[in-house]
Amino acid sequence: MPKTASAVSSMEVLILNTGGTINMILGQRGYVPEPYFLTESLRTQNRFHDPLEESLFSHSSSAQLPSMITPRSTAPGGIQKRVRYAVLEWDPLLDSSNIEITDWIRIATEIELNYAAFDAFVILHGTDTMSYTSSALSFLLEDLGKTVIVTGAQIPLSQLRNDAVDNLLGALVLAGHYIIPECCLFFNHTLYRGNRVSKISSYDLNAFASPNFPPLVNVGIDIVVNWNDVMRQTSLRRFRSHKATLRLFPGITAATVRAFLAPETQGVVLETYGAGNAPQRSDLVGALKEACDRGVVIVSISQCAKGSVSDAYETGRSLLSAGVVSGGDMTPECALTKLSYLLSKPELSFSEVRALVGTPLRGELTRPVSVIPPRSASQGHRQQPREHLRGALAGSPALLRPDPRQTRRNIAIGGGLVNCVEPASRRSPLHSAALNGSAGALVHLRDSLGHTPLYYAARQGHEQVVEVW
Ligand code: ASN
Repeated sequence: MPKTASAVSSMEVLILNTGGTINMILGQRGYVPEPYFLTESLRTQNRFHDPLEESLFSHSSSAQLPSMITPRSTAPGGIQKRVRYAVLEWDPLLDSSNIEITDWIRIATEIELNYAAFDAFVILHGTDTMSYTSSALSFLLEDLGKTVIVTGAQIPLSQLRNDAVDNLLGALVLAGHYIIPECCLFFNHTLYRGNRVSKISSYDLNAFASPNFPPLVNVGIDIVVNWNDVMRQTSLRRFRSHKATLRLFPGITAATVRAFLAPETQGVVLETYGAGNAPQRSDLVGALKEACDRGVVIVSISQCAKGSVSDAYETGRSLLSAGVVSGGDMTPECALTKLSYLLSKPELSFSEVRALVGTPLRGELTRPVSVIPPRSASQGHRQQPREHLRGALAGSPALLRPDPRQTRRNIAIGGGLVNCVEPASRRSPLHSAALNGSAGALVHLRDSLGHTPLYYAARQGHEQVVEVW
């Protein structure tokens, strides 16, 4: 079949290149980041850039950056897809051990500024602190409606044998073919929820693990998406913070704990033994209680990679009764970034922050079966969303107001089906729901005519189903 621009669909992806080994070349003093090496090298590799596709592509995009385009792949349903992408490179490129909180905010802001112009985002990042960044972004990118994937490499793209090609191409293909509206981390053929991962190896290509939550996607001969676990959300806000982590060890003194919990500290992640246990020493528990009474938020997580903090043991209960809050099965990276995020919200009171620590906000912790979840305190603060149809059509973050009956039905059939498209029309259930005046699924899918469900909702005059924050 001759290649024509209209026979294929394409997704537009923005790559934010912050740095990391993936960009490095071997210099006299070891590996160092080489500016623009990555982009130039992608442009010369056919699997990352197909000049023929480039010549066929109709330039309707609002993106202003020079871009590249992948060859076509055949997606489920026989539809051909290609990924058009632009690279926004940081100057200087950073080794991720130098990443700071302001860099997380910079990434979030760059996504926010480019949110309407791209369908998905890939962040290239060093592996050393990648799981901190993916955790932080999962909280910063509130109500995310598009795919965000953080990736990098253990061996630079400049080396003949590397994991950079697989990681970058895998992230690009996932970002360009699926709407997984979460902040994810892709590494070694696996897409993880970003706030569930830790770096587990400095030399293995399988460098990350998600000990308490299954992968969202496994990329093998087939790409298998675990749709039942994929979250759906839709807006973006900023944050700022103060936090620290304290690891208990046998013989730790109350003076060390007190110094750590000095008045300028607002929150602490306490790495406890096993299922949330600490030595039963009154001086130690007293120091923790004193800080909790002063308004320091202390979150207990386990030193074990697998498992959760619970009140199974008396030694754990005494911490909780001193005012320490359970962080469940959160990773240290996630507990720290979540605490930072919550403490940076001036509208939240001390007790609301404490309540939200143990409440899953982005799927970052597993709710204990027996516990009735506290109502999200932030819900009480939210203003009633205003209806604003023009804003929705202009591409602002938006969501369709769920019809309760419809939502229940959608939950029952699960995420995979909700995201399925009907092959002939390329319409999702949400397209149909919008046409019919009720709703309940992803808002950014486009049909074969390039229209989103919101477009139809507006065109058909179903203003009551559109909400813009
Ligand atoms: N030091 C590097 C970094 O985190 C390690 C890597 O990317 N593999 O930036």
